Amino acid sequence: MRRRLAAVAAILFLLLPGRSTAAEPPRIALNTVGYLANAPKKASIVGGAERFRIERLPSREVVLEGDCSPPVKNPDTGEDVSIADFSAVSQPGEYQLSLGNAASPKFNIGDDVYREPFYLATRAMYLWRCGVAVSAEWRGDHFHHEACHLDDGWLDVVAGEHVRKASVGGWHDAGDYNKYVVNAGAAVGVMFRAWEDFRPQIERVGLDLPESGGKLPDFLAELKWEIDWLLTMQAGDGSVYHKLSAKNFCGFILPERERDPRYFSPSGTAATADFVAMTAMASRHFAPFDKPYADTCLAAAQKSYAYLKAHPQDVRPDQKEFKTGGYDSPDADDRLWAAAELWEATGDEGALDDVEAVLKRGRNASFDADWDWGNLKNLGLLTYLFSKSAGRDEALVMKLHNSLVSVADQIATTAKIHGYARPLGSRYYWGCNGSAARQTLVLQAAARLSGDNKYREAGLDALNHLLGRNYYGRSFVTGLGHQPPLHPHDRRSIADDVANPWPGYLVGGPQPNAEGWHDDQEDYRSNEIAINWNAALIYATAGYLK
Ligand code: 9MR
Ligand code: 9MR
Ligand code: ZN
Repeated sequence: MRRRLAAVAAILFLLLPGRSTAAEPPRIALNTVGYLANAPKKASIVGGAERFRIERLPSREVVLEGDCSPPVKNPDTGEDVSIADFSAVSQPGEYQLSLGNAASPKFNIGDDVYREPFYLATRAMYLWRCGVAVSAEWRGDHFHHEACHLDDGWLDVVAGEHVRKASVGGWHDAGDYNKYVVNAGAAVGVMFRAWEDFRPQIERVGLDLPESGGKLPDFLAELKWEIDWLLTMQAGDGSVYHKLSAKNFCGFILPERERDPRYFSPSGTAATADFVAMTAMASRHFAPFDKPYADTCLAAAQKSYAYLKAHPQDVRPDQKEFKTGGYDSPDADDRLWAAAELWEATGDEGALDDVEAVLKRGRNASFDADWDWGNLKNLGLLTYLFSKSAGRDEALVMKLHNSLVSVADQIATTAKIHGYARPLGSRYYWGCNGSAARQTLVLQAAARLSGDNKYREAGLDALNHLLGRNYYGRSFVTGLGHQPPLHPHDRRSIADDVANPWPGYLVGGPQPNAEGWHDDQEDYRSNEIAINWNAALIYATAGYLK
């Protein structure tokens, strides 16, 4: 009896008129920060509606109407996705896209839409500073913490006695407060690359740092904060301690409340090689502004390079005393990067031989489409390929040139066939948002070599995706764009008494699949923040500054 009633009710419901109006409105996913005036502009639409219109705000004047493309099944979300192409709109201003009974978040069109994201992402590095009080105002909130970790650090684990070696400063790594050299490599290397590729544009953006107005450009002043700390991570023999860390992750407290002693871990060759690369880069980039500092950096690089030459085996640090981040990976890519930077900084022929010997082996002379802290080979390849120094092997240069363009083509194609133009395609793993932003290094390099603008446009796909043209229709950067993350796995954001999270941070992103992002402070696998991911966002946004 019951069952029959239910069946009748179900049939009646199906026959009821107007059921479709109760259906969910179409979902519109687009870059909720904005589009460059001359760039392609697309939104991904899920759930129907054929015609779309673009309204200019606040007047609501319709400036464009068009048809969405026929829907295509997006493999990683299983959705039928149509595209609304409104590239024709190029007048600077604020807009909204509407279709059926749905309207998108507001977004901007203009030549300067990446200035604020770049500013905020770079300021976020300053806000990560350890060993000093930091503060910032953003959209009516005041963020602050006191000077922290002033006892860094203790040599007990490596020396067997309770001895301190000063190592205050640097950036906290992520949502945790520890400091890891290998991940510093991924962050610093990518930021120096931004400086190398986009210096004039970057210099036009003031970062409001304590050092602003001093002898260094703001961007380099921020990098110096980290390099100063890195210099303290070098051991007497030239090896470099892998990390400076508490034994366990602390609770959700402000950094100044963490009083557990922090220890140097044993050295490793990946950290040592990354140190060489970073300090060699520093010597080059600081030389025009502060020659003595540049010399200090270069001497440190040379000392650690000598250590590496004397220790050709891959030394993985013993971290069994620690429960904190591992950042353990083979050192071949780091050694290649170290040799390339040392050569670029000094012209040293031995280092050039070291680079080329590696490049001639196997398939080493090829770029990677998808890379993170565990594989920094692309950084070395870019330095070698774009070097102005004499003496390179022309056959290798040609090989790298071809590889770069073909990998960039592959990335651009991957974005093109993805429903949300995600240049990483369907790969979802811990930190993949950072990797998507990092793909712009290869794309920008291909654009410089080939002069073909399609690579810069593919780079914009990465930013469009991270700022809202994604499965969630949300920005992945705190404090920016539509419905940004509110609960990142970030101890400061959790522990302070401000409701909003600290601004300018890219969260790690969905994993292990497209639906795997949770804006939940406990979910460090998809919602943490980290210096290597932010550095990639800095590079990505720097590339489109005016
Ligand atoms: O907060 C830690 C985060 O920074 C790391 O990425 C993550 C994985 O190593 O670990 C987090 O710490 C958690 C720990 O691993 C297990 N206990 C709870 C900690 C806080 O969520
Ligand atoms: O980014 C790292 C990711 O590639 C690893 O899979 C993960 C687990 O080892 O660790 C991530 O790095 C975390 C580090 O270990 C501790 N600080 C927070 C980092 C970001 O989650
Ligand atoms: Zn600190």
